[in-house]
Amino acid sequence: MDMLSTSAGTEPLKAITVVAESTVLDLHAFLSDAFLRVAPEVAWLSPDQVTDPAVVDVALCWYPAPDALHRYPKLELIQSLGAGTDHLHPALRSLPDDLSVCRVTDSHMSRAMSGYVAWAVLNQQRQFKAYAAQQAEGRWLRHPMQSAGEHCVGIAGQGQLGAACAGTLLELGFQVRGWARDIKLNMPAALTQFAGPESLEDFLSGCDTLVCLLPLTPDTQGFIGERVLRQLPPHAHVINASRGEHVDQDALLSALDTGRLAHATLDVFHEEPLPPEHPYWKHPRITVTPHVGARTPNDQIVRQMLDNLLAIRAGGRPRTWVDRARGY
Ligand code: NDP
Ligand code: OXD
Repeated sequence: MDMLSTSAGTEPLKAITVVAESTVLDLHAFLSDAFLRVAPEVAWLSPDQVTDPAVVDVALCWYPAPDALHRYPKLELIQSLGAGTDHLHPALRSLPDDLSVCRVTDSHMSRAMSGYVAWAVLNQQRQFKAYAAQQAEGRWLRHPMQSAGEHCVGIAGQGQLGAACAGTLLELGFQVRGWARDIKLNMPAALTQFAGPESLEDFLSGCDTLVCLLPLTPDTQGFIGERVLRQLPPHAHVINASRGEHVDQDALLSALDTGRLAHATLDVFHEEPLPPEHPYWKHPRITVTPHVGARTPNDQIVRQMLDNLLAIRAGGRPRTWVDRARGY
């Protein structure tokens, strides 16, 4: 049975109104089937279907307009469609500090991102792009093979996704190091941990591959820039699956063009879709994927949003609550 119910049955869901707010996606159409399957009692509206803004309890958002949320005076929850909440920052600016913001995060997303990152690491380290090119020429040629244990992957960000990727790469036999703001308890003993800006240089100096899974905040914007790229060993591979704004594009292209960096695998971009004339598309040392690192199934998004609202109404803190002061 897929429909959500509470200890009081489905009755409390009947009074819930959720509005879709997005400037980049027809969010209402995107989640309509999921709402019908999971919680048909809930009123799921597009902004033009809202006749009384005071009945809206939740705004479910993906890049909402900066002034979109002021319209709803009784909001209890702002729910992000994804794990990242940077897209909400302009719309949150003048809303009350105690208005709850939640994101989507779960094992579906962690597994999907682990798969993406493992693929990207192996694609470069095992030279699968060269083999694809050779197949096109009908050429049988084996290249020297480095073992996983000789290759160190550093993951910037040890949250839900970074920690899951670390576990998967350790399983595959890679040396793995993680960087975050704090040292974490309960991490695999084989993971080498680094914390804080003072340890960044040591962290980077050993990374054959650097994976960025940081949230986008004022501290992390432009993280993959001149300084970080200079501190990586020569011929490193950079994977960015978090946000396009983590990359200083000129610094990245210059490091690739001068041979200081071997390759970049990029899933996220300053502008999405990546414009047709962008130099990344045809660059021989860049692999582009169209923001497909990880997604949670739509039914789970609706379920998590309702769980979050019901937790707020019960006076608790929702599982996927976001610390607005910290920015993630
Ligand atoms: P989390 O919030 O769970 O983890 C963030 C991690 O980054 C934490 O370990 C945190 O450290 C660390 N961090 C934050 N700021 C700093 C800093 N200034 N210095 C060092 N470390 C820092 O995020 P998720 O793992 O769930 O997601 C990460 C990002 O991935 C999302 O914000 C989103 O942008 C992106 N994403 C991309 C997808 C795609 O399809 N490409 C899909 C889903 C998400 P600490 O733990 O010490 O606080
Ligand atoms: C997310 C994303 O934040 O898809 O979930 O990028």
